[in-house]
Amino acid sequence: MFQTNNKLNLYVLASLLFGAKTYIIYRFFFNIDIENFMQEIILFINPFATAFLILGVSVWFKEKHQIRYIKYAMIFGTLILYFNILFYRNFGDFLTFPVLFQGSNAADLGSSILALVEPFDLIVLADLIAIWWITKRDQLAITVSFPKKKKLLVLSVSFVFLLGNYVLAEIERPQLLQRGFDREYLVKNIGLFNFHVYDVIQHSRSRAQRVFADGNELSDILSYVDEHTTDNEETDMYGIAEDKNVIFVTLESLQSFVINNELHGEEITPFLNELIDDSYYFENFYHQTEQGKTADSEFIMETSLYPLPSGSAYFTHSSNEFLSTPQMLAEEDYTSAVFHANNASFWNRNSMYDNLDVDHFYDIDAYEVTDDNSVGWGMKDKEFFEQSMKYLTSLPEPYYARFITLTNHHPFDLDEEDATIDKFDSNSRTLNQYFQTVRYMDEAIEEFFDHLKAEGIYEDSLIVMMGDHYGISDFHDRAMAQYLEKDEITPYDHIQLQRVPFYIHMPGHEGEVISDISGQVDVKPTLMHLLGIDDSHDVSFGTNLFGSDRKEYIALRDGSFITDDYIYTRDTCYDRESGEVEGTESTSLIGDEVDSTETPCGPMIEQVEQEMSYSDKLIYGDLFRFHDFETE
Ligand code: GP9
Ligand code: MN
Repeated sequence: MFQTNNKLNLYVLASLLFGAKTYIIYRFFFNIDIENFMQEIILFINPFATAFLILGVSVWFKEKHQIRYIKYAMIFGTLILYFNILFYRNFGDFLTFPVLFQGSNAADLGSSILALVEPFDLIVLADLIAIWWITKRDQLAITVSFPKKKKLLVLSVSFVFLLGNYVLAEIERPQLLQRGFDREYLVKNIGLFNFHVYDVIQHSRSRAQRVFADGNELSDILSYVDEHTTDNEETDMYGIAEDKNVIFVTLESLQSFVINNELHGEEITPFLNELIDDSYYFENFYHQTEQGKTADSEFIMETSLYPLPSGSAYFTHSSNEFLSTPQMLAEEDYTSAVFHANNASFWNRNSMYDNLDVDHFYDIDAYEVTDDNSVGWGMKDKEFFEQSMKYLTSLPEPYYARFITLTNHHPFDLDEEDATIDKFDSNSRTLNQYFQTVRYMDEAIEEFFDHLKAEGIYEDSLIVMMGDHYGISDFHDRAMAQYLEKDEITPYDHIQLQRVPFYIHMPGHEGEVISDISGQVDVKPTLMHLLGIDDSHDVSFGTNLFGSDRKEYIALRDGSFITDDYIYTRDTCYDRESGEVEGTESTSLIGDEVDSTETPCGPMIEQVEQEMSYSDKLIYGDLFRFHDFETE
């Protein structure tokens, strides 16, 4: 049927095979949510349209180069697909240009990557093998060159295909490229390869933004921040931790759903549960990170800005001007230190910490790391805390010491002797193991508290602990639904699963469980408030969690947000208590659509977008270089 002495046929065959493979990957390797028939059609057409466009270029080459071009293009495309598959399995997200160039991270991913490979992945090679086999058999017969007319025809047909795809995507999701908030929407409407092109253009544009940015943009942003975040409102919590040592613990991948919850009839986190009794515990505290994960969580609490929509500001903007938490504390004679038993270059921390004015960074070189005391990503947390104590006790007081844990990290591996709770039993190995590493973290924190007490540090410290981001991605929704005894994980549930624990523990204070909505962007102003530090000159998107004049929503980086009464995500407004969908539904040709601006969430949608774009502008344009914090 496909005669290989006809070049058009070879390119058509290659496009059909590659397109079909891409479609299979979309459908079965990614968790792409298909909401209606139109989306199904777009998702099906797109891989073929892109393959025809890319492989169709071959007709412009001299005959002897045509096969080679087709093969190289297919290999390149396959690599892109496969890297995305692996990344998606870990992060439930697609790769972006800045993340791709965070090479040192890729090198450190080692154990994670192996755990992500599955035997069925071999299917990604099927089309390559077929093309190799066919061209090998008939290599000599392939000598056709195309007349110019035919070349142009191939090119025009490819573009018509692509344009058709784009038009359908615009009908389905108006202003998709302008808004581009959600990578999954982009991928399902324009395809993975076009998404990468889009991402590269976006990224280059943001680089250019710095070059062309000027200080004039700052005044709008400053007045917005002034209007929407609290002033230094005095509450009875103001200054209660004045001059105390601040010990901040990042609880790797810890989500709130495990707190006060059980597995096999046992508490998962007995110590953290008990700690709630004498801490300020925020039960509706949301992480606001994006692709930068731990680094984003750090970025948010050190700057009180939002992380970037793609990539990690720690990498892409590590030389920007910021007014950081360590810098503000240094003005009050605090020494700052970060403890983390991983390579200093991971997430580009070493350069970012210099820029944020962190005084000491105790990285992997400060620890004795052996095979015995390591698992998964590196040193076990219990060892980490134990070995950190000698450094902590040597710091001049008062200090701001930040500890970043590591054991509760995907793929959540743990040595048998460290496991004190049985695994869960579901189709997700990741979730099954998660409970064991979470329990391990709980014990590690308890031991850390014991060390602090033994060294006489505990009594005079303000201990703050925060989950950095989710540990279980959407990819494991089925298993998660099984654990939570739900039929499925809805978009509403997904948002509720973005809650992470946030503790403020001060010996001698009773504390309370606080149910108000809160987020990572609020951490910095809250800390300053407790320490009694005037932060009215700071440009912060968060508000002090003990104040009464709080912002009325917590915005997540993908444009979703939570208010006292509602949760908005994926163009849908939900009642926060019941999870019921709000607003009127009207049926259109392409399925059930709700005009979200007409729902009770409506008024906030634009404001959240505005706020994110202000934060992005500050970072992309490096606008603080035009700002003098001192004189404000
Ligand atoms: C790496 C550790 C984990 O040093 O903080 O980073 P993550 O993968 O969670 O962003
Ligand atoms: Mn993390």
